Amino acid sequence: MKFNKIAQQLDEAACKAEPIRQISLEQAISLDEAYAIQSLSLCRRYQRGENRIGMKLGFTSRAKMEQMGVHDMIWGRLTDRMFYQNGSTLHIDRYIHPRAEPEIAFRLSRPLDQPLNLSTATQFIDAVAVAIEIIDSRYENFKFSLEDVVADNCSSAAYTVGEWKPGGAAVADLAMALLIDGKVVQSGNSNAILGNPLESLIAAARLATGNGETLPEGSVILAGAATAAVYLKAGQRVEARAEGLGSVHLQVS
Ligand code: OOG
Ligand code: MG
Repeated sequence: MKFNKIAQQLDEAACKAEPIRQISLEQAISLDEAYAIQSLSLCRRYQRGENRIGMKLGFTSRAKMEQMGVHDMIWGRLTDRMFYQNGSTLHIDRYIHPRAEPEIAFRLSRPLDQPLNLSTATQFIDAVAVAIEIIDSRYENFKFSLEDVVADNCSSAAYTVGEWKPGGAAVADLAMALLIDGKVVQSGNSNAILGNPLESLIAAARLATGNGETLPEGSVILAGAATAAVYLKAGQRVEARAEGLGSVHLQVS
């Protein structure tokens, strides 16, 4: 099948909240081709008026790699339609089988247009926050290969961020947790994310610039989940906490 057609199927699966068969069960695609499909499916969103507002990293923690059986870092694109205000309601009918995961978000203080290292990365951070990412694979049974999930914009579906804290706030070695209805269902440490979430920002810079992209000032970067993800049900309140960064939540209806 042509890449445009696959991009259309993935986009429609997201719009209709109806899963499709994994691409890799039908045809082999390379990782580069998977990123090309991702980009084509995002073009469909931009044509509908959505705007890109950032980037997400995936499989930056062992917990996530083990849960999904995939072992390489991936990246996807965030749009304004995916953003939910802290405390707002997520309508489960709009999704196929959504899962939540606790993350750290970075907001850029200047365009991200160069490779970074641990000492320069902090100069690019305007603010940091605890975040919840909602992932919703467009594939049946939430099953995919690395190429499948990349083509599917890395399961990106929605996200919310807590109160933004100054860029200098510590992000390493923070206790993190995901709570459902006030009970901890996943707990971990921010260092589960590549040994230090700053490494995710460094990876984002490498991946974006390597792809010839500059992320504008104000862009949001989700560093990847610190723990495994948890399925959501209507009626639940899902919350993420990170030591020193506070808390963020969504009501699921
Ligand atoms: C892919 C997205 C992974 C993360 O934070 O590791 C991801 C998936 O698990 O469906 O967002
Ligand atoms: Mg994630």
